[in-house]
Amino acid sequence: MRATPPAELDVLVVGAGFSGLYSLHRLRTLGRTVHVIEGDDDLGGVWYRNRYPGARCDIESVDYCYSFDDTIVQEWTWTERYPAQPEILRYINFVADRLDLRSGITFDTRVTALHWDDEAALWRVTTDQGDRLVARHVVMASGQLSTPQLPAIEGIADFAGTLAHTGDWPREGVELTGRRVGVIGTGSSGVQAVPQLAKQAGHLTVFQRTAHYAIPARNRELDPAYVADLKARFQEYRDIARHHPGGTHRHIGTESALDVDPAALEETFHGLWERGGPDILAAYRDFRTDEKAAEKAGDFVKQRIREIVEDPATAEKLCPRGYPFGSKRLVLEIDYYTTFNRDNVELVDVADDPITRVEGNAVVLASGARHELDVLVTATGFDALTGPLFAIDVRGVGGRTLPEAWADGPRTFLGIGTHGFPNLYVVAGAGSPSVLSNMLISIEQHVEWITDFIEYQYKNGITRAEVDTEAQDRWTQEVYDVAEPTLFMKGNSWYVGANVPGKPRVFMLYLGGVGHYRDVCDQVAADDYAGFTLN
Ligand code: FAD
Ligand code: N01
Repeated sequence: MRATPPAELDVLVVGAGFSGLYSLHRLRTLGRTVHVIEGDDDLGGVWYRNRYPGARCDIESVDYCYSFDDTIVQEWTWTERYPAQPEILRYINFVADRLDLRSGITFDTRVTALHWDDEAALWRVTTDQGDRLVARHVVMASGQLSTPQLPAIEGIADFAGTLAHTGDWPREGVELTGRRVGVIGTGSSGVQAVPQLAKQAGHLTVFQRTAHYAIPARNRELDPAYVADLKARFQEYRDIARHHPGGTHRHIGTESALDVDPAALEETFHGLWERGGPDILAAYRDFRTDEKAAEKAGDFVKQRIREIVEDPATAEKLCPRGYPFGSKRLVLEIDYYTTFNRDNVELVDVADDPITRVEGNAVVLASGARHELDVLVTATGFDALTGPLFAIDVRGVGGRTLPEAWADGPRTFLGIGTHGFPNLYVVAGAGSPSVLSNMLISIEQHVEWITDFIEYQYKNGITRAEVDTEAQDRWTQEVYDVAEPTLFMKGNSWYVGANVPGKPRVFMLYLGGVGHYRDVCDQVAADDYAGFTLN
């Protein structure tokens, strides 16, 4: 039975993924009245919903986990280098059970409105189940990639077969055996799903608009001795990641790829290819900023594709073009390129011959070509970062809505708060390192900072904390200034909102590095939260 949320709270947390669960635990520990409202019927967020075949992490398991509780660190043992979705979901449930978190969550309930009452200095909250409550503070742990995006293709919602989005995969699974399956999208989700779908489908059609760069994951079972060693020195190990630009242990090269002898460059690339994982991204200092340098890595990957894929025409189609290496998310693959050597797999390039409509059970291209399917999988991504926030009617001071305040793109201080929306905190969202880091490092850092800030307010009799416009303008400019010289600005990625029609084209994430960002946040706290007006 659904648990009715309390009518009055110190803190409401929206969402029960990694961010919301840790927020709940920490605020409870600090003695606050806190409750989580979650739209799904169970916890886990991304890892509850993305159950598509092949879904797994691309940060190593020993890094993609909480560090705040040493008992949990010691009791949980990861089995694979890059854990699959079921193992991550088991882990999240293990943590929730260990800390008795379910008792603080109302499931099957979406927060639909958050209206700021300036006189009472609290948020008035409405849900789709008719709940009305008030909360002094609201922590938006509503996710970055929690609003699946269907492509704007005429008739797609009326597809006559089974339609499934990777980001909201049916809990009961999808019958694929022997069927004609189509996949639209070849980003991280598509690249992970394709090899698994191909094994089950009678025939698989992959509709590719843009080829993404993919590097072997070289996933493997973890050596128990390695895991035991890391556990023995876990906090020390984790501390390196906390202060690393990406929140990982990745080696960051200091040389320019343009200064290195071609044979040495080739050897480095081969080594990284064999080792697997995304480390190639940071192998040379100019991969993020110099197109010619990035091209060296891009050319290397294309060469590998041409070696692996037997049909030369298919190999050419799979070679990324039109954007620099690294400017869209680098994908880790397991058997992706080899899958195109299977007889039951067909690659359809829809860059020049786009999908115009879905008619009955057929995907129809501009040329008139029809692809009849039983199952259509959309691996078409998310309305990232702002999507989950804009889905709620958030009204701040004077009734101003969040979409109005962010009409030209997100404007925040530290990514955490926004002028005009007091006592509202966003975890790992726009304006912070977020999805360009190991998210578990970023989530822990944000949750600890936000909950410390809330506690500071209670200790000091403060009921209202609002970001100053000057601090917000400065930070927003800093986010743009750091991104501007990078190649990220040259890719039509969801990082710049390119995948959602009408979304302002701005780089939404802070690229200054996780370690540096932590220092900036810590300094703000040490300066008694300078940048906020506290009443
Ligand atoms: P989420 O897990 O998205 O949880 C948000 C929750 O809020 C959801 O349960 C949602 O239902 C709920 N919610 C939203 N709006 C409302 C509302 N109005 N009312 C009630 N509930 C609401 N990151 C990495 O660092 N490494 C990886 O390898 C990695 N792999 C990924 C793979 C996939 C397939 C995807 C989609 C993302 C991946 N990410 C990865 C990024 C991922 O978003 C984070 O790592 C992390 O899981 C986010 O946790 P969260 O709790 O902040 O958000
Ligand atoms: O989504 P995407 P995703 N016709 O937006 C295509 C995380 N994640 O779900 O590039 C044809 O990257 C679109 O084509 P184009 C990770 O942060 C991580 O794959 O716009 N195609 C593209 O190919 C990731 O970045 C993992 O030309 C259409 C695809 O759909 C983020 O989630 C795994 C189309 C969308 O790619 C999102 O990844 C999964 C159309 N009309 C996800 N519309 C890990 O491995 C869209 N496309 C950790």
